[in-house]
Amino acid sequence: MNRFESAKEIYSALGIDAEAALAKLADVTVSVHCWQGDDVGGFDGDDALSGGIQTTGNYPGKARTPDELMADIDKAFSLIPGKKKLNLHACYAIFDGNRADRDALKPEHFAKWVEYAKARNIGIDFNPTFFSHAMVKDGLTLSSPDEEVRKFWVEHGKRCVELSDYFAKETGYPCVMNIWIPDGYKDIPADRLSPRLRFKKSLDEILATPYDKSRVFITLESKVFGIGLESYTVGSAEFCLSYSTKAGIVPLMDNGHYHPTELVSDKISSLLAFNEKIALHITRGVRWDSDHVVLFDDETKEIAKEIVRNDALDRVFIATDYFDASINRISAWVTGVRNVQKALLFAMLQPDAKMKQLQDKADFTSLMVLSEEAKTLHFGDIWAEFLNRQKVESDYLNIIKEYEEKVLVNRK
Ligand code: RNT
Ligand code: ZN
Repeated sequence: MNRFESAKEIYSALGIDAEAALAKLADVTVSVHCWQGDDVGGFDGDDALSGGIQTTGNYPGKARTPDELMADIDKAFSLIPGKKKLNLHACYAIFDGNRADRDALKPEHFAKWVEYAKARNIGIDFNPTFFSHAMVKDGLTLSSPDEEVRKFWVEHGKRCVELSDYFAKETGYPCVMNIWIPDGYKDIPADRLSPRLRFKKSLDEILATPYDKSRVFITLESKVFGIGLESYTVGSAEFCLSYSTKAGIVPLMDNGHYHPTELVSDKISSLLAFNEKIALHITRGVRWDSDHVVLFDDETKEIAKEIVRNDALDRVFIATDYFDASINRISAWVTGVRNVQKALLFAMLQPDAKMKQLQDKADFTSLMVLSEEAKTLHFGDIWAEFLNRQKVESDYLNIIKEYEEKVLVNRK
């Protein structure tokens, strides 16, 4: 008996169907963020990264052009099992001499990405880029008191809704468009309400753009603070959740965007109780919203469990969002996305029904023992079988090192 067959039997003795788990995982789509490949740089200008987010490290090999980024994404995707989507930001527009500002972006500026996605039969998710641009005034965009600034960013949002519709139509896959603004203040504001009311008005204006709601899902991402925006963010958790519910759009939680002792795994069920769809940015904060590579750690597993045991795989848009420039960027992609998938598989191999019963019977002793037991079953062999069936190498490090030597180190 091979290792998988024997692991399958061990799970089966606990009433867990490993074959069913493998089939289920093969059907889950993870939206992979393009911005790991070039440190959130983009191609539409030379503005430094702003918005209170930061990529640290200077590992060689950052993608400098669309062709390099596409080649790197191909490399990463060849080492990531399962279904993937490409998550793009508006700043990744490809101009080819046909420059346009953010308020005038058109499908032609993304035609190369559409061609790329179509050739690989994958969908595209999208994000307006409300940062790294001269029209960010005093740290504000959609909430700016300067009407010219606010309007510029509203127009950007509208263009992005149109682009999302174009991506969905062209690729045949739904497009998730996520709105996140960095707006906020370093120090204690004198007026917390007015910026939020302006943000609300701006969102209403953006959402008035016609789009096909059956194929474009607009999400709104909240945040508690950013670098240089420590005291106040306009798009706080309460604001974004209330707005999403009222406007009928999809709330998005990024697990780096809460106080360090708050856990997104505990929030998912509350959102599922009130929303048909929810969205996640899976990342890893270390002391702050540092966007470290996702690991196979407790919180990632707990997030995955909340999706799986609540039977919500078709209700949660799962995306990754991190950017590490201190290690090989392709390895960062592969390790992080594989860990999201690993956590989902792990969640699919839990004795959920039994554990729920124990909870309802208030038998917390048995519950603790069983859930500890489930942690050390032969999970690695089931994961190895998934890689095997998906025909991706389990040992990706050597392949990535080879690519680094042949391709990445030549990028000076
Ligand atoms: C920032 C948000 C946002 C960005 C990307 C680049 O804190 O998490 O999602 O990371 O849009
Ligand atoms: Zn995010």
